[in-house]
Amino acid sequence: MNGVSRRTAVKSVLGGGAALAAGGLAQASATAGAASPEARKPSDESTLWYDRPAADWETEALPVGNGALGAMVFGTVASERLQFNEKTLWTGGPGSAGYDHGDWHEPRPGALTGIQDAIDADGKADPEKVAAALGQPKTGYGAYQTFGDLRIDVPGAPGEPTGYRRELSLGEALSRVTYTDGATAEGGTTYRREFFASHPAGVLAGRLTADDSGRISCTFRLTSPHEGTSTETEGGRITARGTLRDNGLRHEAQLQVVTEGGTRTDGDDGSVTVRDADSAWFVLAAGTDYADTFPDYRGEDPHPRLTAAVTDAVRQGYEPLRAAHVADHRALFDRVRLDIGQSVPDDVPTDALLKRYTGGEGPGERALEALYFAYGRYLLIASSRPGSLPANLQGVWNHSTEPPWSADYHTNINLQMNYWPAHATNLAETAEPLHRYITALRAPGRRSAEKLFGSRGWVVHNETTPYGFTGVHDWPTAFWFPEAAAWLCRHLYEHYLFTRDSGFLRTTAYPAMKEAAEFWLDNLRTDPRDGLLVVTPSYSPEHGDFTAGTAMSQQIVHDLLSSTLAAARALDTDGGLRRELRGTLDKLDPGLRVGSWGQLQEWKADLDDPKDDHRHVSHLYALHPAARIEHGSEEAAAAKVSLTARGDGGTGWSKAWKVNFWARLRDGDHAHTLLRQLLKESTLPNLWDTHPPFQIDGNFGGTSGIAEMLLQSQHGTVDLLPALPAAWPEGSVRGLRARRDLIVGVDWQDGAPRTATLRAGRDGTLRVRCFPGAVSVRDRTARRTVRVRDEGGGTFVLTALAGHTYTVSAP
Ligand code: FUC
Repeated sequence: MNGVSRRTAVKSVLGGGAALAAGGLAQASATAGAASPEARKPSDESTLWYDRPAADWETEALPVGNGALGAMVFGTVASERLQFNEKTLWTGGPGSAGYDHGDWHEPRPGALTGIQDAIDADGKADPEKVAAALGQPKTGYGAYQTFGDLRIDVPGAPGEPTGYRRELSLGEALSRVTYTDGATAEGGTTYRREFFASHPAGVLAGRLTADDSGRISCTFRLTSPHEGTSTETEGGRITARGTLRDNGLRHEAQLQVVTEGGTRTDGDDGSVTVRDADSAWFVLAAGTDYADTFPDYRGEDPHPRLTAAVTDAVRQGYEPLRAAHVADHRALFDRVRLDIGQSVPDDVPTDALLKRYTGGEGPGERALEALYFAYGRYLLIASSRPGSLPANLQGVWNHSTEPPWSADYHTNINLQMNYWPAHATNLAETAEPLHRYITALRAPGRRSAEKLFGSRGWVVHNETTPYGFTGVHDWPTAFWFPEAAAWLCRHLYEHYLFTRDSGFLRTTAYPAMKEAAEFWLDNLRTDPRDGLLVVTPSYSPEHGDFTAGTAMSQQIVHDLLSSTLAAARALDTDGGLRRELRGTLDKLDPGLRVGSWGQLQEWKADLDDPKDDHRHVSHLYALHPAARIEHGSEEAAAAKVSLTARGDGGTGWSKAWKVNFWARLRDGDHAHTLLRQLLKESTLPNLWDTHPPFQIDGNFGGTSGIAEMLLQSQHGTVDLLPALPAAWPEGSVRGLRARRDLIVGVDWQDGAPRTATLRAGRDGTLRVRCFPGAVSVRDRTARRTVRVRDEGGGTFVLTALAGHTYTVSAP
């Protein structure tokens, strides 16, 4: 029936979507038998593997992704399921009833000053009262949507396969499934499946093979939970298209099935059936007509682009497509290698490794920690590549039409945390979608600044979407956070600090920073208590009352104004603005106060309760991610008191943040304690972070925390092994990145560094804190010993040349 076009309406499966959300897919036919030794042996230390199919999306299925596209692989023998996503498939926004960007519909004269006056008079304002005055119900906010499922039904698949193994190779970015049809691994036919998401080709792809010829028979289907999706099949290609009822967004998925041997038949139900083939492979592309352009957020119909992507990928052939994918992934993933003495125990699947870890000390602990670090880098590569939106609360993976928190972009910690590992673990390219997204927020953010504040600049509040929701809603404890734009700008400036790319500073970072700074120049208010400039109303995320000048607000604004000043200086521009920034910084409340019990105050008044263990530790922003609190300072000691009081609990991301805090306080053992807590209490069998539920920020925050334990550079010094825990006495790391465009490796023994390598991307002076005592430094590129200036305390200064690698050895 090849070549015959079939058109069928896919039945609405909104109800089915709910069943999927509950993880309700029956996996009964996929019960696996005992694994053969061959199948159970891990291929390498950066592989997640399991001896059963995934029974649940959230906790067991395994993620692949190319930034724009993501899929969760179940490995079910009789009916393979790849739940897939494309990042732009969002309800809400323009076209959705009542969408308003969160901006006030009518001016509210006096509303803002009324709250400010009330705070000046009473010292505080109740969140309910502030939300009533300044908030409004969310309309047309929308949610990230599952695209649908690719199902591959395998008639006659063994109910009890032998030697079942399901894995995710982080090094190759390939998910594999292997099983044998027979009583013994030796006796039957071995079947293999593999799946990947190619960034260069812009497609998901996979192949089913068997050891014996003519053994591949299966039926491919695409299912969609989106009402009105229609499916057409022709020449082994299934095209499923529709428009979202909510906002009219056009969406389309195309699946091409290719066989070697056997037959391929287009079904009249939107399926493609393969019979008696030697192998079958497929290519799947999906997209929408979303564009990140205010105010319409619509671009071209995705059809021609998807048709070309699928056709081009098929034309390449499976092996070249796969090889190009692996090479593309390796070019990023292989930059970093961490060795903390991990030895992967044979025969222990990843879920069992996690269970052992949770149960207490035992072999494999280092293996799990190293795997978690590698996985964080893998997940960032898989969920954030140029050309798409940034990683959301769930990266790119979502199986629901109503995901938790809409799987949106929360900007009071979560989106920012996603990108903490990007530069430190040498994946600067993965930050491009964030930079682009921040840039796209400026147009709606400018309008929100004008409508809500009557001011210059741009804002975004507590959470946002791909449709530029930069205004407010009315959830009292999480709606008002105009500081978010400034916090996002820190990511632009950090990109410059790591890469020293002055073109990026000039064209992307500085314009956004300057405009965010202008917002605050217009909106700071003099505090009648002491005449200092404060943010008001000001809210320490999700905690307490509204006040004026909370620590986090002041620290964020200080960070923005001072980095904008530094950027303007570096670009030698905007003399007038620089004067204004300097003048404002002189009068700005610092947001760093040590309170009555030695704590760093969360609020300007000394309100902190030593028994409070709230998960947000926002007042330590100046310690991390900002770099205002230096080790050994009075503020660092106060931050430690606050952090100790908050305890080692929290949600996934909260523990992950605490790993970073303790690393910045140079307490490697406490950082490691938090890493243990994160793995023990907030990590699912597929090693996803759980808030609960699944929320990917903890994976990224934990990965960043490990990098911070090994290398820091936020205070102008390259600090090697600043927070090495006793649990990692021997080890090495290669390829981490420090600010000033430096690639760093270090080996250590007995908890002390032995050798380090520094590869300079730029000419310049480097200050390095490494080994106590004299060091010998060799320019490996020029093959000569170089003289360094010893500053004492294990710190030396080196004049580095771009492109040269320096080896530093202990005395
Ligand atoms: C912030 C956090 C919550 C959750 C949500 C998505 O509001 O306070 O714990 O992570 O984002």
